[in-house]
Amino acid sequence: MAEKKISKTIEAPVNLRDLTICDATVQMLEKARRDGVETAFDRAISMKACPIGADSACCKHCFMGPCRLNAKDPYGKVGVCGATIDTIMARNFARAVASGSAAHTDHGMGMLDLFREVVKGHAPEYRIKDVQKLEQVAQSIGIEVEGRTPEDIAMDLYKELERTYTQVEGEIPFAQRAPKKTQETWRKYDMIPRGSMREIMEMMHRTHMGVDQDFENLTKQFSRTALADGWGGSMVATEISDILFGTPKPVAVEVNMGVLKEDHVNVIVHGHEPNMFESMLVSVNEPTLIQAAKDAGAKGINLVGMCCSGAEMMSRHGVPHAGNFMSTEAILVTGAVDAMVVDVQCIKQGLVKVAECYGTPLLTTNYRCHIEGAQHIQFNETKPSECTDEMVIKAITRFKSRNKPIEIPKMRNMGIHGFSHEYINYMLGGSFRGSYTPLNDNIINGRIRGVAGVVGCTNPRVKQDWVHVELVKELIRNDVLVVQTGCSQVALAKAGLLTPEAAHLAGPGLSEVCETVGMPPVLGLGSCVDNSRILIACTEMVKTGGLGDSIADLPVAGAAPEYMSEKAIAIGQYFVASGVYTVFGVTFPIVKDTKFHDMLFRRMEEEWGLGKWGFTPDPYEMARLMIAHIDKKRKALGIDKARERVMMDFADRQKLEA
Ligand code: NFS
Ligand code: SF4
Repeated sequence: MAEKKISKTIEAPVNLRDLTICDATVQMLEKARRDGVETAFDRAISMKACPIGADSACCKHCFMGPCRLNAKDPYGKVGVCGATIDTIMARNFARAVASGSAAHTDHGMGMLDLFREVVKGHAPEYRIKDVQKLEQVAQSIGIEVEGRTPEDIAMDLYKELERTYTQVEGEIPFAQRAPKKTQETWRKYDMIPRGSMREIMEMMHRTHMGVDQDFENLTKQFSRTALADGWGGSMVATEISDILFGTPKPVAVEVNMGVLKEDHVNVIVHGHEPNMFESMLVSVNEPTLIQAAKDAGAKGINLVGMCCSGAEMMSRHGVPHAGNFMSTEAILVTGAVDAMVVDVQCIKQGLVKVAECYGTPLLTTNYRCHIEGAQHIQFNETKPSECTDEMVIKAITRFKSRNKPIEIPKMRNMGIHGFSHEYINYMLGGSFRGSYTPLNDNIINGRIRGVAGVVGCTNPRVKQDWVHVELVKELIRNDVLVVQTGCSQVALAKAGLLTPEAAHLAGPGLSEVCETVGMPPVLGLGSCVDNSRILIACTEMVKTGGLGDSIADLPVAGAAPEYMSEKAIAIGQYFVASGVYTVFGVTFPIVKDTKFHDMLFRRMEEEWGLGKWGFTPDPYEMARLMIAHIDKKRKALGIDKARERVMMDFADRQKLEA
């Protein structure tokens, strides 16, 4: 089928069903094999991970090395400089946190740049869409809003939030939103970020050869760096995006590859920053461009998202979503994609070749991310539609010259997305008394056992979507309410769990709550930067009362069961440093039975009163660990007996019904 074959014979010993549970992706991988097209799934099989690197037992921070230590005998050897296994692992971990935090904070800074230009009137195609959110965010950090114009408030908010990045002394503004006791713990260990630029710079400095060689001291600084992401860059990205583009409200959206339309010009936006995507949404609705598409023989223009900006656009505007990280190459194999538009983060270089095989233009738009072999059309916020219009025209041209058979998997899954923390408030409390009290009450009375955040990537080292889906099913079956973001949310949407009907898969307590409120047992919050919504939701739960004084007291847990990115490590660390037990799957880049491992997996919780890390690739074990932690917190809060009563009531009712 495809003109250019990447490799004539892709070894096909594996059953595709072992690689993914996503039927659409299986169908496309089958076609890719017929077409001789290679994807990351194939490369993950032929590329064996380096075992020393996988354990983080190597260091290349200077040129006396690289030095390789032995994970089997971690204290048997040190680097040329004398660095121990704990130093080496902690430095590697710290750099992953720094890189992941940099990605989110740079994204947040991009949003803040746009916000400033909008306030100054330099970006006339954008405006402040959500004034109520503007006021709420401003108030949350002590900015006066009474009797002031939105422009005035916005300018003050901009100046305050700029400190998140550039401040050299003091505390980043959003840190003050956290529960008081959580803040106190942070202060005790010098963990409140000054400004993200400073923290990331200092982190890079301290992990240079011959600087910080104490894993505990490093742990404090990479916690601070991670907090500069969670309560800094990511939170700025979410809040400013809501102010500019609207705070999400629940919306029914279709997810999966079946959202492509054979008779339409299909444009996929795959990336992370919502600004370009917002402008693309305007362009595809432009009457002259729609006419051009019709003149080319199409019924219209079909815009769909992938990965994280896709998750945001689906939550904010109901734009259909075509799939998560491990489906981005596979979807090009449909032949139906007339343009794939990307910005930054999680964009596999492998897309270039696959796109080439099917004659799909792969268009980069952000100066930070050029890809060799892709076409670059620079996006400019002062005249955004110039870029997005041009890309739509390229897609129309590709539609006209389609010359290969098209195969679009039929799968489409309707679900409800767009549960901002503001909406959770409203949904549970009703419009007149929006509050987290009903959620807390249901946790205290035991109907809801606890809350779990299940987030993060997909990764070809594990069966795509399977760990996410099995874990979430297990959690809700045990009355744990699940909140989701990013690629994980899309995995569950494809499995049909983001619907109110999925309540029947929940345990008796949770399903009762879901049925009363009419909500799904799995709530989709948006993209990975929207994990900051979970931090705020946790804070609201603490402030509402009855569940302790700090985030660390809450019966909550987090997981990234199929993670692959450094951003995920940064997110994991800011949840841990905020007080949440966080379990990762796939692999953990640390040797067990070392001091640094003990720091992350025990001491941060026991000695510092924060959260801690957990690890297992097995979804059922993961659920067990998370539920055990939730139960431990319930016990500490003295609300474990209430749940036993709920379960007894339920058993009685069942007996009566029988
Ligand atoms: Ni998060 Fe989103 Fe997906 Fe992982 Fe990548 S798209 S920011 S990093 S792969 S969830
Ligand atoms: Fe080896 Fe030390 Fe240099 Fe790392 S910093 S490469 S452990 S000599």
